[in-house]
Parts: sequence; structure tokens; C-alpha cells
Amino acid sequence: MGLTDLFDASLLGRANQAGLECLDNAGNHTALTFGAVEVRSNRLAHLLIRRGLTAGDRLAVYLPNRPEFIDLFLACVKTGVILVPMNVLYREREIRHILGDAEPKAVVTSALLAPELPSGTDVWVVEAIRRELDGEPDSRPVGPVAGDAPAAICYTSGTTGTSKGAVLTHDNFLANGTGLVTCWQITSEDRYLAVLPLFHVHGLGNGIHCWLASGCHMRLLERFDHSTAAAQFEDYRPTLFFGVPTIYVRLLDTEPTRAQQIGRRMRLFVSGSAPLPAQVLADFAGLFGHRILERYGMTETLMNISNPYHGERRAGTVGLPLPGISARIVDETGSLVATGETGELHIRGPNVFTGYWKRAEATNLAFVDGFFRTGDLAECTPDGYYTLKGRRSDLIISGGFNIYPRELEELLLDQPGVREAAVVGVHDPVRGEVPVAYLVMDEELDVRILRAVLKKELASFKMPRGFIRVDSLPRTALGKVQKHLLPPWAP
Ligand code: MCA
Ligand code: AMP
Repeated sequence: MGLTDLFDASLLGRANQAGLECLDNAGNHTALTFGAVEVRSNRLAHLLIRRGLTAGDRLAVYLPNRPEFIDLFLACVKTGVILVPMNVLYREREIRHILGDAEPKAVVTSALLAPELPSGTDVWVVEAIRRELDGEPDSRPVGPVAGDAPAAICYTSGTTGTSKGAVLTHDNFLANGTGLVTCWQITSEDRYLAVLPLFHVHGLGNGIHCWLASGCHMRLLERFDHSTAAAQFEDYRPTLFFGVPTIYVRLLDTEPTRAQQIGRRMRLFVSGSAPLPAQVLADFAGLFGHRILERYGMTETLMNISNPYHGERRAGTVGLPLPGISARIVDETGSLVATGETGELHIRGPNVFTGYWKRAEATNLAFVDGFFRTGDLAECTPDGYYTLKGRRSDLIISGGFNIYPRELEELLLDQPGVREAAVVGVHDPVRGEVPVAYLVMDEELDVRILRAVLKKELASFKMPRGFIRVDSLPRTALGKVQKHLLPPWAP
């Protein structure tokens, strides 16, 4: 069973029902029935075939949240073409890596973003494609796609500093979508306010799949904007919302009477992608009258562990394994730890990816006894609640976006005058963490020049907030940098 079989309950079964509303930053508004979503993606699927794409080919997307992103995702699902989503904040260096690795036939983007793409890329601009689509048939293009066929390659920054493509199948997304719809009790009565970017699995794997699997209504915003967020809630009157902790911190600015009114209409707020501080959970409950449901996932595995819909949503924990998912915690030797002790979290289940694109060795290392090694440290209580206790590898999560210090350190070392570099995550009340760079220099540190160079090379969320010159980096006898001994940084 491919994903269309799951989505048909909405695309065909609710064809005449309002399904989607998209609002972009310029105020443009598109409202579509599920039937219209079906037809638009069928036409695009025919266009992909006419342009020579077949099952197994890759097609990259470099678009913000807009209806064409959904058309493209569904056209890929229907033809077996593998979607390769790219973060719109990535700059040429980051994009070049993904394109070189995934080797897509083309990149679909907008007229505005097209200049960001490396020269020599086959670029399809949605504004130009639009006219061609009118001539394509409305019907479904080809036969069914197998469940074990890849649906998407999602790039995730590895510990090596280069990002690796996680190959996620139709079955992976299906297991994730059906599990969440069941556990979070999402129905066609829900109204889902979607603000997360569709180029990451939180917005795509959870948001789009819960929408189409349940047949609820979705309002898709181009992006979350904290200055208009409360007004969006008031205007749309959602019952369902998925966010990262930064978004919930931003929502704490809502005026109390407005927050209570919004809360009265809501059914469920879910948080994930980064730790939700217990204080934010408590403050949000006081303001909106809702206890946020926190869950845990990864690009490679989609969702794994979630606090319950009914039952206790325990602060600081990510809850209990989702249906069909096995979790275990092991020590350095691979033995199971005793209850309450910390070790590495391993996950097994139908949600877990098949491996990294063209990286057999990395794939091999990622699995042990059929379990995926998450790299996250965790402990479990006797009643089965998991708490994340940090990571085995270096990772900074800023506003829900991942930053691997190693990538920044390698880039900094390429800059003239930089002899040594160490990047650390520093606590930030809104973004959770922000990166700060410590540099051993052979010459004067000119932060302005450094920033200007990095701006061209890095997505904006990866830009270090501070650049600090030090005489040397603290190291162990074996030469490993002791990041915790670096001098503190204050903004
Ligand atoms: C942020 N920016 C964006 C977007 N989001 N630009 C274009 N499109 C976006 N969608 C840029 C802004 O232009 C600005 O850049 C900077 O980021 C900060 O934006 P600001 O307006 O100050 O936003 P904020 O109020 O701080 O909120 C940021 C945010 C954003 C909306 C929370 O960080 C975000 O969308 N995070 C979600 C990331 C996500 O979906 N992660 C899931 C990964 P400049 O600095 O140049 O001005 S999947 C995952 O982790 C696993 C599987 C899991 O468990 O879910
Ligand atoms: P990504 O590789 O972008 O999918 O990011 C996955 C990582 O995000 C996980 O390995 C965790 O470290 C982190 N993460 C996701 N959800 C949570 C959560 N609820 N609490 C803490 N960390 C989380």
C-alpha cells in the first residue's frame, strides 16, 4: 500500500469538501477542496512524466510553504518519484552538497528563490510551470506505488559536518501518519493551523500526513510570524497546532484574554524537534489553559515517543513509545541499562528509515541488532516514560533547526587567519540555543569581514551570535577540545 491509498479517504472520499487554505506573506489566499488538491497534483504528475521523470528519479524542491509544495509532494507520491526537500534558508554551498549527493533531475523553486540555486542546475520555476499545467489531464497518471518504495530523501546534518540523505519510504510515512492520527485522536472535525516549514519532517511527515490521513481542514501559512500569530488563531479558529518550543515561547507574549479565548477553541497543542522547558509548559498552561503534548522524533525515524493524549503529559519527558515502536536504552558496551539509568536510545519500528542515500557504511554504523542508534541519551522511569538527557554527539538546536558545530568549525578553519575554531551552543531563552564561535587567530579578528563571508555560505540560523578570540582552546591530554571549559559568552 502506497501513500495514495492512505490519502484517498480525503482526496477521493471528501472530494467536495473544503480541504486546504494557503496564505502567503504577501496576503495571497488560495482555497481548495480535497478534489481540487487531487486534480492539481494529477496534472503535475502528468507533467513530471512528460518531462521524462519515472519512479525512483529524484526531484528536489526549494520552496516555502505554498500550495505548489503540496502539489509536488502528491505528484511525487503518485508517480514514485522521490522528493528531495531543501531548507529555503540554505545557501549555495549547502544546496550544492544536496544536489551533488541526491542527483535530482531538476529543482522546483519560485522565481524569487531561483537565483539562490547553483549555476548549471536544471531549475523549474513554479510560476512558469503553472501555464503548462492547464493542458494536462485531470485523471490519476499511473498505477499504484509499492509501500516499500522511497517517498523522500530528507537531508539531516550528520556528526561529520556533511549532511546525509535519509531515505524514507511510503511505509515509513504511512506508519507515522496513522500512528499520530490514532494517538492524538485527529479527525475530519479538526482544523489544523500549519505554520512549520514543509521542507522538514515535522511539517511534512507529521503535518501533511495527519491532514490527509484524517481529512481535517488545514490552513497553511507561508511561515510562522509571531507578530500576527494570535490574529491567525482568532481568524482561523483552529483546534490543532504543531510547533517547536521557540513558537510556544513566542506565543507566551499573547495578551491573557486573547490567549484564553484561543485556548477555549483549541483541542491539542503539540511540541517537538527540541526540548520544551518545563517552565514554558507551565506558563503556557496558565495562559492558554492547555497542557502542551510533547513528543520526540528524528528525520531518520519520524516520530518515536509521545506523551499520551489521555493520561499524564509529564513535564520534561517525551512520553511513551508510539504504537509498533520498540525503544531500548543501552550502555557503551551495548548492554541494556537498568531502569532509571542513562544510556543511548535505540529505536525499531515501521517508522524507521531504510538507510542513508548512497552511504552503505554510514547506514551500517547507524543500526545494531535491527535497532537504529539515535545518538540521543535517555532514561526511562519504571512506568515507561522516557526523558532525553542530551546527545552523544555535538548538536545545537536553534529555533527547531539543527546546527552541527563541526560544519561551522570546518568553514571557520578555511578562513584566512583562523588557526583553531570551536563552536558551542549557548542557552537562549527564545531559540533554546544559539551558536557561538571561539577562535584562535594568527591575525586580528575582524568580525565584520568574517560575518560577511559566512553569510554567503550558511543558512541564517547557523550564523554564530558571537565570535570570541582566545589564545588557545582548552584540550585534554589527548588533544580533544574541552568545550565546557571555554570562557562564558554573554550577548
Ligand atoms: C525562520 N526564518 C525563516 C523561516 N523560519 N525564513 C524563511 N522561511 C521560514 N520558514 C528566518 C527568519 O527570516 C530570520 O532570519 C530567522 O529565521 C528568525 O526568524 P524570526 O522571525 O525571528 O522567527 P522566530 O519568531 O524566532 O521563529 C523562528 C521559527 C523558525 C518560526 C520558530 O525557527 C522555525 O520555523 N522553526 C521550525 C524548524 C522545524 O520545522 N524544525 C523541524 C525539524 P534572519 O536571522 O536572517 O533575520 S524536523 C525535526 O527536528 C525532528 C524530526 C522532529 O522531532 O520534529
Ligand atoms: P533531526 O535530525 O532534524 O530530525 O533532529 C532530531 C533531533 O531533534 C533528535 O535526535 C533530538 O535530539 C531532537 N529532538 C526532537 N524532538 C525532541 C524533543 N521533544 N525534546 C528534545 N529533543 C528533541
